[in-house]
Amino acid sequence: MSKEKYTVTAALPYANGPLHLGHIAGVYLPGDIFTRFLRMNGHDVAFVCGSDEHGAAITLRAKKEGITPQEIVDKYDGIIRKAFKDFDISFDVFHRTSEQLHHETAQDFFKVLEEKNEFTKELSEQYYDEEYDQFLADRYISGTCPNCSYDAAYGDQCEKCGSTLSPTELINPVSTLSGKAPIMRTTSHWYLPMERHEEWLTEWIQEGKLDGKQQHDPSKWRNQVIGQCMSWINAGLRPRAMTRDLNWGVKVPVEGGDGKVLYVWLDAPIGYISATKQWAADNGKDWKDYWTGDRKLVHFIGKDNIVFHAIIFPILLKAHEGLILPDNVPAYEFLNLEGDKFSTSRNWAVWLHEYIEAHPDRIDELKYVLSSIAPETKDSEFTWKEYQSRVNNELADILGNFVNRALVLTQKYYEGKTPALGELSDYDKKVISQMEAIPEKISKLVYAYKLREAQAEAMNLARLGNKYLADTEPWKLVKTDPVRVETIMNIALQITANLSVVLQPFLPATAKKLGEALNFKKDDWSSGGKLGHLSEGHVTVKLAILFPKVEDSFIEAEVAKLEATKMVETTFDPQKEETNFDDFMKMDIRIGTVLGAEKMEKADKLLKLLVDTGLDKRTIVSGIAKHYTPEEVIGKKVTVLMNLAPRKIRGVESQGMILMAENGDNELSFVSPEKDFEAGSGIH
Ligand code: B3M
Ligand code: ZN
Repeated sequence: MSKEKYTVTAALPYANGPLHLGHIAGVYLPGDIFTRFLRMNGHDVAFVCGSDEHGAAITLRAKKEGITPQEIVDKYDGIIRKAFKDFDISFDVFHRTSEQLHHETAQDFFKVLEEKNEFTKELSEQYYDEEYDQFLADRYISGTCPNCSYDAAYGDQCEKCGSTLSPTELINPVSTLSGKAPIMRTTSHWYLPMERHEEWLTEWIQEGKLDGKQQHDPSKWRNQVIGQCMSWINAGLRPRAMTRDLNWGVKVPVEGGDGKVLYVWLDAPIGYISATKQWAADNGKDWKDYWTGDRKLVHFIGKDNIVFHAIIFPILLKAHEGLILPDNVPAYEFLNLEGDKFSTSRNWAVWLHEYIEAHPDRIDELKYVLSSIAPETKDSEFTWKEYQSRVNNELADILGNFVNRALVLTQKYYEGKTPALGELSDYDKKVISQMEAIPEKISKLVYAYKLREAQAEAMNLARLGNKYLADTEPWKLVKTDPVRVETIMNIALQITANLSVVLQPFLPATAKKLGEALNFKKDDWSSGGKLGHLSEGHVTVKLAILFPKVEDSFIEAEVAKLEATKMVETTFDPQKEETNFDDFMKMDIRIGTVLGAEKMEKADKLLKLLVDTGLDKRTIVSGIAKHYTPEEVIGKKVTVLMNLAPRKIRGVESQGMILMAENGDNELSFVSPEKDFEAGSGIH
């Protein structure tokens, strides 16, 4: 049976910042492992990626840095591209969506759908920033997430809970350009009427069927992917705008498209296709072979990209006709860092290019640790302590120790030559059969996208070898039974040779070093788990220590660097609308003293205060009960807005307002005079 053909994609990283370990663990490393394994198993596979260079995030970053969007993407495309190369992620092509070929590909794609009436043209009310004379889409608008109340959610996505939003869903929206509340203005856009596709999408997601035919196996899809898609579908798919009033991006190529570009989530996934086109052109291949016919399309992504890859892009691919839909969308949860979320804005991250700069000889160590903790089905955590313990206790003490013993003893006893394989004991036979079974166990796990377990299985071969030598103790036996030791060392070398095969997808640099030390080079998976790779007399050479121990000073320096470079994220709202002196002077603000305080019935956020304002003693209701007990506030000097119109709050008339300060962590504080001014003192 000919091997299935694959096109493997990895989410195009936004070229508006460097890559951190969370990106690597949850998209690029798993994609690389999967693809390397496919290559070793003789599959025809293309591994496709590139920089995602459009979208509001990039233009906002350009504005912030005072340079053009092109300069931003050139800068970060360069950093990202080099980091992937240095980290040995084996893309067949790493393209970029600012390339002309991508613009042409995306425009052609749009025109095909437009001509087939797959879009509807709608007038709509969109948020508009009058000061900047610009419509506000996606990252240009910010506000409170309706799902998790995160107050810095964007118009297209909430980064805190991962939900996909549209601008009009935001509470208290403000423009991220001027900081002001936007107005609504009419504009026209092309919409993808997703509701038209609900029926076939439901069958495709739940049963893997397309037009009644089995297209993929949903039992191999991760639950969180199916779950998120079905909750989107069950909530009722709605038309989604596929164009934006922006000038940075792929221009809308049809009548009426002036001043408009393709929505970045229409444009970017087509970037997989244009990257394939570039690669095919450079390698004398036909790109259509990789996007049509009998081929498995696999998208490695983070969970915040699920609906774009498992709902929106499939709709576009099917509407275009002739293009294949994903066979699987292995989406990863989030990797956290030292007890907190990775955050570019707070610089709470281990940047890949910085790690490589600081530890150029520890690429495989990082690959091993990130694969060991990959957030496959739930969020996981990277800590430098765990990095140290996995490198020292697993890589060094198991894998490193085993291959070192096998090679050093072969040098010591046989000048590096492979000794004869003599009569096998029952224990030898048991170890050999376990060795022979490992490659198949790994295969099953990789084809099921369980790459974390697959790597652990590969490490079991090292564990098997390590235990075999510890149990047989050739260094003792050699004095009394040198013939027996020859068999033991032969088997140990065969295990080492098999490690140089089965480690290749996970730890390619280490596998290569093992192959060089053994003078053994096999990169077909079927070679894994075999006895007899090294015949009697086959010469092996010395190998330096594979994984030097990670000292405490190493991780202390890394943790100190994290703490030293983190930035406190100001999650404060942008400045409000301008006011004027006259309006300010209308407010009567004074110092007050809290004389009494009590909780209010059925109002767990409210305290009823009795306040001496210097003019009178009045009741003021204040929403501070979650932050203060009544006892804590009595006697406090507070700032009172005196002439706020009285309001009935839960049946109590409140005369005025206590002004509070709120920090980035939503903690409250009274605003009290630094001198002991009496109640009634004015604030101007
Ligand atoms: N640029 C990555 C993200 O959302 C986004 C992926 C595009 S894949 C077509 O972080
Ligand atoms: Zn949210």
